[in-house]
Amino acid sequence: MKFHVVASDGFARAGEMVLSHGVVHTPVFMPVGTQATVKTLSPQELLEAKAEIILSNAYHLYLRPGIDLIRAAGGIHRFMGWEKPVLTDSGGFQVFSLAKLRKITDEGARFQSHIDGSYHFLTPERVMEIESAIGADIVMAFDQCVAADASYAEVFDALKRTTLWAKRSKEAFEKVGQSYQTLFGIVQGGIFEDLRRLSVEEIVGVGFEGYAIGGLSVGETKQDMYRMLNVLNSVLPFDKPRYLMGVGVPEDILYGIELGVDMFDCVFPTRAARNALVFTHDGRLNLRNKALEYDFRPIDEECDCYACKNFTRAYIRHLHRSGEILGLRLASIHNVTFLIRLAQRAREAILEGNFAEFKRTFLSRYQQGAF
Ligand code: PRF
Ligand code: ZN
Repeated sequence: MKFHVVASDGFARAGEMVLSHGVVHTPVFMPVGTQATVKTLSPQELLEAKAEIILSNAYHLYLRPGIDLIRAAGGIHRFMGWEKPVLTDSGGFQVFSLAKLRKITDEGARFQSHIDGSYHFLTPERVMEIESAIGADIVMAFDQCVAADASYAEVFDALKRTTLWAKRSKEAFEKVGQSYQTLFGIVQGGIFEDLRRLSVEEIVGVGFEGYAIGGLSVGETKQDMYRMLNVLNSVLPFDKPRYLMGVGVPEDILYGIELGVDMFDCVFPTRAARNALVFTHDGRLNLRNKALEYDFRPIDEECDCYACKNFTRAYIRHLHRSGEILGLRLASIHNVTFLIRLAQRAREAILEGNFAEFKRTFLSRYQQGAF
């Protein structure tokens, strides 16, 4: 992998990441395809939305359909018919958020599948084998994510274990990773400044091609999250990509970019879309609103997505009220396009040295909210 910062504006960066399946322009929003599909969208629709990279989950694919099948299919790109870059998350977050009866030791994480209750044991070594078989361009190290209300001692323990697992992930990746893959490390440390600094020191000490910020957007206040991003911005290496895991929504993406983040992913836009909630330049809009019954405008006048170019709010409202699948698909296309464009426009603003103004203008309208 090659990454370089093309331009910066304040702390915000415009970068270019060359991966084996294509070039990714940063800042970038990565749609989430947990089960090797971005829910309701075909790869063709992702291309039309100008997605340059998508995320999938080792935890889910390992449990179902299993890695033997994905390996036999020739890796995730062929399996799902998506030729551009893919990143796989390691399961460090899913074990924490989904698995039942988990028991975490330095050796690894023992847990029961959320699907059928079967028992599993994941170690950094096993996760690297899984991610190698899946064959994503970017592979995440195995980490331990803890809840927002975890004590200092709990966060410290998880941080230390994450460092241990980062070393073992790297060693295992050097043996089993495919030559075209690249490994990112994950920083933990909760909402404690000193622990964030310590985690960066340790994870950067192990040495990775990129660094993810884990353990944020797990229920802490926005103020705490931004405070951590400020600290991290000052200590993460400038010349490596930075990925804020599980974020997000337009306002957090813009704050993240302002504080030096290059990559984002989140299930929110697709999940919200299936609940008829869409982003617009004037804030969030619920497509089931009675007020939209005779509203023959597109979801967003300025959006160039397939849904906005061809359909009205009144029609998409009707689809959602009638339980029609097309309603879920159009809302998903719109939300994914909206966030991809937001990151792209932020990039253009950075290149023009205009990011602060772009962010201010976007947020003043978005947060004013016409709805
Ligand atoms: N670790 C991993 N994946 C993640 C997170 C994490 O801390 C988060 C936290 N927001 C989202 N996804 N491995
Ligand atoms: Zn749209």
